[in-house]
Amino acid sequence: MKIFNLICLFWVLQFRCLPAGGSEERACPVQLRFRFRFPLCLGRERFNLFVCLSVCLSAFLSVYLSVCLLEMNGDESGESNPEPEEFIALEDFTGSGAEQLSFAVGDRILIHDQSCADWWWAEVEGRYGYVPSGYLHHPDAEVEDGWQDEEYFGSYGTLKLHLEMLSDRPRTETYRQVILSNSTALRGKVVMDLGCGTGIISLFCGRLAEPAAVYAVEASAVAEHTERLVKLNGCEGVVTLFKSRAEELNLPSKVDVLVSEWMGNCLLFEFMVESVLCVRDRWLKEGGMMWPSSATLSLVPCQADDDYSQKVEFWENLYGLDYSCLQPVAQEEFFSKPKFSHQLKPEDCLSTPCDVITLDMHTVKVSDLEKLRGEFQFTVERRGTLHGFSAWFSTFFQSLDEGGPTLELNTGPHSEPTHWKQTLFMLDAPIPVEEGDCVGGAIILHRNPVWRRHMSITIEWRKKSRNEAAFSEVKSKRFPMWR
Ligand code: GJV
Repeated sequence: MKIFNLICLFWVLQFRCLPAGGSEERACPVQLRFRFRFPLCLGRERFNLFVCLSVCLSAFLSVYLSVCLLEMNGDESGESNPEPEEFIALEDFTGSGAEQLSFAVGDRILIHDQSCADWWWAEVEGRYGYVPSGYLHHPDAEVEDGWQDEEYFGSYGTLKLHLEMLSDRPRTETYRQVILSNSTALRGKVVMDLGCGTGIISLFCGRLAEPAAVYAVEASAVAEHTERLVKLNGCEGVVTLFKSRAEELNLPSKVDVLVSEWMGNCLLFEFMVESVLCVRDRWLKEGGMMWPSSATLSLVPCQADDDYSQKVEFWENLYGLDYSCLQPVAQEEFFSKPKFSHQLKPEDCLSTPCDVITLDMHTVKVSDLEKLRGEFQFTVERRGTLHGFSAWFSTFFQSLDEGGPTLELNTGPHSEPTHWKQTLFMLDAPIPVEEGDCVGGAIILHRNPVWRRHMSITIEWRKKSRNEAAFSEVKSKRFPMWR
């Protein structure tokens, strides 16, 4: 490249040594050469014009080619592309070989070159290498439909899901009990029921207590019915319906109590909790009460004989034929995602459950939800097969009266079943366990950086037999839920 520039420069300089208005005799050799080749019929002005144009053209060519070469050099080193673009990692990636970069879900990755469709030249925290483009997402796309609100509020706009929630007696009855047992303290208070649906909690407030006002907030089309239900149940004087997204609310006043039923599978799925926290920070009075006041995620190592035999062992032998090569395929197809609505039998719990994550609803921040990690250490209580882990949540409702009872909604296998049931995470291979064995590890909830209502759950585990001194090596499995 430098040689090329020198040649260009030399060419330009040779032209510049033409005398402005001097005689032909004082012209430099280049001019003479051109003079020699030029037909004599060309006058001096035309010749000068030609020389000027040549000078301009050669200068332009020199600059243009230098820039091109600079860019090519930049691409090779990955360092001098002036405007790299930032992408977000959708999943963990472990690079193989020195030229591939490893990264974790949520990492911000600078892309320097996208000229190849599948592999991009990238920078992560000062390291350079190739990354698979399919694992990355441009942050601008996030704004468009990362919350999938149309689909989400659409699904709550008809009665189907409300039927399911209202049929869930332990759920609905817990909220009724919370209002009832706090009815005296609720007198004169302003309550907000966030995501009120058909308005059941607001109606409990209006009928069982004497609050100053209840602000019932609902963004889906079910709100049309809620309005009629409020009137039908004689609560129009106290319950005011706000047909709005919680984030766009405009209320007459702040509230003393913020009540909501926001919990999803594994507590956080759907991430309605983010709306609740935003509203808390904007509309809850200093020292106001959150219902639920706290929430925990629980985990237990478990046996899942039926799931394993019906989905994997099934392929062993069919009608006298060997189908066993499909077992790993089945394992991948049926167990790479968690199973919602799993009904864990208490006898399938291999240990006493453990609370792995706790959220204090008065203090937790939205940013805390991006990544939550909980550790566990289980002692196996009976001989069996460890097929996986089951998770569920509990919520707690503090009393408005100091020293009053805290009420609990527990969705675990030892309580009355709710519509959430439990969530099952199947390992890739069953592990035989004995009483006294130890299963230790961690669970990590990783919120999807793009699809904001989704998360992935990674479970890391290792086992130590009763008579062994050391743990096995750590194994890990990541379960997308759902994206
Ligand atoms: N603003 C208003 N209503 C909402 C919002 C929001 N940001 N988010 C959810 N809802 N336990 N996972 C409403 C939704 O339309 C539905 O009627 C109800 O809250 C969900 C309640 C149960 N979901 C849950």
